Amino acid sequence: MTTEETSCEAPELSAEQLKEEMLKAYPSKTAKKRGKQMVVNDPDAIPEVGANSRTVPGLITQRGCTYAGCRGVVIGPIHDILHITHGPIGCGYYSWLTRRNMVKTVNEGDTNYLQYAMSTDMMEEQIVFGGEKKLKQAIQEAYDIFKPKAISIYATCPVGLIGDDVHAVAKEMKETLGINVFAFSCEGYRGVSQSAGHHIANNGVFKHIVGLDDTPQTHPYTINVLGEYNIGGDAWEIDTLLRKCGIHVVSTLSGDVNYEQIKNAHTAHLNTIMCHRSINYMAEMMEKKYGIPWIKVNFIGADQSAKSLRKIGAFFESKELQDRIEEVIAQEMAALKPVRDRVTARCKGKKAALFVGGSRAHHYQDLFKDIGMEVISAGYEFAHRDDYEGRSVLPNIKVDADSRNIEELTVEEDPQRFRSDFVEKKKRLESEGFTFSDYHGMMAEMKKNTLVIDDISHHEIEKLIKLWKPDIIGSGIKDKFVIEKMGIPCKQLHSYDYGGPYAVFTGAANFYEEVDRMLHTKVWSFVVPPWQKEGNGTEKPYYAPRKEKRDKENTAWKKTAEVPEEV
Ligand code: CFM
Repeated sequence: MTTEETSCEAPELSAEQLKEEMLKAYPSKTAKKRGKQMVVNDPDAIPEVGANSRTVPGLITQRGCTYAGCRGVVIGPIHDILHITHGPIGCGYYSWLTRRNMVKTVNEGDTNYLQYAMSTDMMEEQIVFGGEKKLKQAIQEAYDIFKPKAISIYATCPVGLIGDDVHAVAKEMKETLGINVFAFSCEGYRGVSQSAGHHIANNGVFKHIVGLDDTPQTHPYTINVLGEYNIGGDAWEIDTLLRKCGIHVVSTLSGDVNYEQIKNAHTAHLNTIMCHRSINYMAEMMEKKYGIPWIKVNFIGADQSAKSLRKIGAFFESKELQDRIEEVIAQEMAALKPVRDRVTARCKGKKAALFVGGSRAHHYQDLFKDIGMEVISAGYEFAHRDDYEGRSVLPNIKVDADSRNIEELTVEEDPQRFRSDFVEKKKRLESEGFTFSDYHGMMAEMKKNTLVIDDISHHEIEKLIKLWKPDIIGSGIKDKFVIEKMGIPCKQLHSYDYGGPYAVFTGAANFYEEVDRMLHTKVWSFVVPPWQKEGNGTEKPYYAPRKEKRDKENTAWKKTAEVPEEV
């Protein structure tokens, strides 16, 4: 063991032993199921992970519902569509702006409805006699007040249970009002997590918005950034960087984006995917219908951002663009270097664990790697096997009853708008070794004998903290305070609390500094986790050296300040 705050013991238990410890508390059936969702990683022979299955009732999960994935995550951030939740008021209230998908309106006449939480406020009367009438009234009322370009309707659990036909209402109101009105059957229970809602939202955006405006692009290098939601301003940083390089973003789905941009998204040269889990459907459908190829990028982490820019540059095959990209990378890396070096010197060798959503548990590993930190355990809340093991496993994924619940759109080539020239180019580049339509997943990048845990429960997080002692955990909102009460800093990676942006080079600097501050603040040494309060005294305190140092300092302070002992 090294000294005081920088101490970091090697895990005493192997990944396999830790897994066994976690499973011990469960009844045998639960242990069997959870066991499949915890695997010891080997990047050279990636094991199969049980993913996208139902959470065992009784386990405390971090997951959200299908409605959250549709209304909250994918389509909700489009700021000039009026979003109406059809359901009891709670669903609307609790989905109101907690995710920090930020928006700036710049032009005269731009609208931003994100500050509003619109709901039909269903009551017993509608549950008993049906809610379609009230939904129609709500749409009319919202239209009269706001005159929006488009209105979207989201069905919540009770709506599905009583059988209101939200699509028929949307169709009728579309005709009556003469604006685009469309609905989503995204009842909370429709899938095993919010992941189902992503798919439903992708289908709806593709069906009802993409392709409505054919204005061609005049810029030579145009892309869409898919699966980037501008949390804490990330999309703005990405956009600024791309602009510096000379690349034009047609639309970002769906961070700080408006309805018009999405209507025109199908005119871009290339789709780039940030969050594969939430948006891969859109990229696939756009390729089928319009011939637009897609590549996976990652703008989280300095090294990954550079790699992503170079890949986009290579796609456009322009020496001028590639030179400019190299110049920008050199500038950004030089500006970042002092912070990166300083933080690396202080954080190198520290251990992190990441349990977030469906993409960040992978992407943020790169930020930790940038500063010499090691990720010992990671997992998604709701991602699928391809996000862990890579898209090569797609043909082997069993389609279960829960997945069959979600509509797969039949998409065909658009006779007028399909770009066969794009397809030719893709083929040629592929023959030269360029890879498209690929995502190799989280596990290929994680070290051997790290522990991958899907849909981690609170019990398992507690075991992980107690037995493997990570120095920091990156996680979501639900578990943040549970983790911090155990004396471990938790970087909240869903809405970033009040932090961010963390994307690209500029964001990386913010992240490094914050991690440094979080790891080195003394506040954690004041927290005593439950097992140290209740233990029989034989357990070795995890941060004993920190505690000793703190006690010494406290005594010194008390002496100078002459505070009576009992205070
Ligand atoms: Fe994609 Fe997201 Fe995420 Fe996600 Fe999410 Fe999110 Fe997330 Mo919270 S779309 S999967 S459903 S990157 S809201 S912006 S942070 S759980 S890892």
